Amino acid sequence: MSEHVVHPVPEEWAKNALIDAETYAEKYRRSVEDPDGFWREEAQRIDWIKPFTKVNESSFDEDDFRVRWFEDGTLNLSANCLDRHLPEKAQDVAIIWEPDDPNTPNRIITYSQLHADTCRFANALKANGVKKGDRVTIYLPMVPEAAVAMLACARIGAVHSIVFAGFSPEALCGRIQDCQSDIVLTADEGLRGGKKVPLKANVDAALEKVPVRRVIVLHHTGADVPMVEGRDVWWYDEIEEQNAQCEPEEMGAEDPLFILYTSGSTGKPKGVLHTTGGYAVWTAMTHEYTFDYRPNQVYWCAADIGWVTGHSYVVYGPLANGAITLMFEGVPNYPDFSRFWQVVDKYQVEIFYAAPTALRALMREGDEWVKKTCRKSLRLLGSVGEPINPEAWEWYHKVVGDGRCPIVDTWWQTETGGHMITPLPGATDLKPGSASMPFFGVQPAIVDPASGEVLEGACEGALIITDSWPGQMRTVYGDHERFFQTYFSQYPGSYFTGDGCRRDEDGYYWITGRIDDVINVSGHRMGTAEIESALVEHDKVAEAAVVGMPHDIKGQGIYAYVTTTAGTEDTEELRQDLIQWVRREIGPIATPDVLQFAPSLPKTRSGKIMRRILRKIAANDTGNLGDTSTLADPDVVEHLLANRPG
Ligand code: 6R9
Repeated sequence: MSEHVVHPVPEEWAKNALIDAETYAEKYRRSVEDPDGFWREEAQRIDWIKPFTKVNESSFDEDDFRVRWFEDGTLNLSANCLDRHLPEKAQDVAIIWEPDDPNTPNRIITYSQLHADTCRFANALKANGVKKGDRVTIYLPMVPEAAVAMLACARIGAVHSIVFAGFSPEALCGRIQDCQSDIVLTADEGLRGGKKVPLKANVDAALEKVPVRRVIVLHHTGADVPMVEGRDVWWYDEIEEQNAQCEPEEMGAEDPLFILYTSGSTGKPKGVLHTTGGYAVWTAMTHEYTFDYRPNQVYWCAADIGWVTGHSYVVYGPLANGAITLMFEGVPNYPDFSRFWQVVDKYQVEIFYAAPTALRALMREGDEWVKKTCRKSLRLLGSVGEPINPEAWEWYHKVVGDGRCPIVDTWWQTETGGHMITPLPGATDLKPGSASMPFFGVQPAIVDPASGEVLEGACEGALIITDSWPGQMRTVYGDHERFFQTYFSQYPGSYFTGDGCRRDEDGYYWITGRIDDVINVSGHRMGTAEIESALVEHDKVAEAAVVGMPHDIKGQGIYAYVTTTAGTEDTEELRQDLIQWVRREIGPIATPDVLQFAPSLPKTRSGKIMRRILRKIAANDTGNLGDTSTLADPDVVEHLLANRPG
């Protein structure tokens, strides 16, 4: 069993790391026994305009429900990411930008330049009528201007809502509508793996249904895109006349910083809202300790800014720490399967952080692509977004890291703002596949999903967190009741993560994956309900049920069962149409891997779809379908089994 494989902390790490095993134990103990004192000190890593006096005032109880940290303090996060570094490191590199095409010139941006660019764009936003508290939708590719846009919003107190540039016009439209934003920042086109992504055209399509006041368009590929008179303006025209100084707005610790939509088990994606002070402390602190970050190291998080990982670990955490953060526009397999490692060599990257799905895809192509690069600069590797299987872990460790680099397998969520359960490289012996131990201040517990009873010792169940931490989300934008219901109603007094988890006899946590109706495709969260509702919007679909299925590369794939309307012929052409339909409605990441026509779905007598059975059929795990006695019509299952595609 992989559980018994242990990679001890390498000696030089135990000696030189910021946090060794002893420090971890001592600091963790203090973080839970004296949280007030602990956080008062840790929060000093952030520059406060007005110091806070109150620390944690959160309560997970229904009567008194609130999440609040450092509430009476004020600060500006853009000033923390930029201005405060200027006296010492104005000419130091803040962002290295590596373009999709290795032959396109790269960009190296210093803190002084990033400060000026941010101020100019912040002034441009103001000139375009954006005020404190306004929501700004960002639909940009992985270019430095995306970071500039985020920091500019933070500077003037506007709330950004980034929509991943791979999402469809439909998805974009829903997100603009939900947060009532009246300004969109986009580019003519994005570029990924040599392919163009029609961002401006997608925005135009989205805005047919939800008009906005202003669209600011970045010239990126130079494509000829139509501009709507009176609505659309060019980014460079807007900043041309702007001053390179912009006074940062004094923000309350609990003033909103951003909204990021994420999929849940029911309904439409939720607008996860993060505020300023606690998030700043949490991202800066986790970035420093988890990655053992030291000044002047080149750090690369390969996530897109459209996901929370990009927010916390491409932009805010690293920049708050004055780090060199690498932003990569491209994909791991373009121009070839060596690209990641070529980029590592090109910039002498020391810390590399990516999702298991990318690693599994590269692993499949063979070791040669890795071995023909040097990678001597690497000292630490990270994993995020989904469970990493021990095979991929060992490959990452042995082949990519030449057996030299610890791997930090960081478990966290959009909702948690930053790392929650993770090894610290100088403190934690590693077990491949385990996210290992809680970060400072994080109090995980495992409960029996049925009874809600807290389990002790080695056990398996649902993962909850029993007290607040500074980086926690504060609400679902516009629906505080949904925030409570979604996360705090199942196990009263605790935050429910939606994940299953095992704890071994050494106290290591092993995340087993989602136990709600959320599937994790290539590290991206998809709600099965979202895909189902896209399917039933098609006029030939009467009913749909979507489940996850095991997938070698993506971790989970999407398996859709579709009942068509009476009189419809279930043709191959319709099957392909429906697959494309979902892709168009939500985006390429939601494309079903398998779509099976189901004349009817397995239901209980009360009409509930039995997803457990659908999951088994999708996994081809049909030897043991479990209890089928409650099925209204057992023949339905036989029919689905006999007609499983492929
Ligand atoms: C950061 C991020 C959150 C869900 C989470 C869990 C899965 C993330 C993981 C992991 C096992 C890890 N997840 N990291 N599972 N090990 N190291 O990915 O946020 O997009 O909100 O997804 O991803 O299932 O609940 P988000």
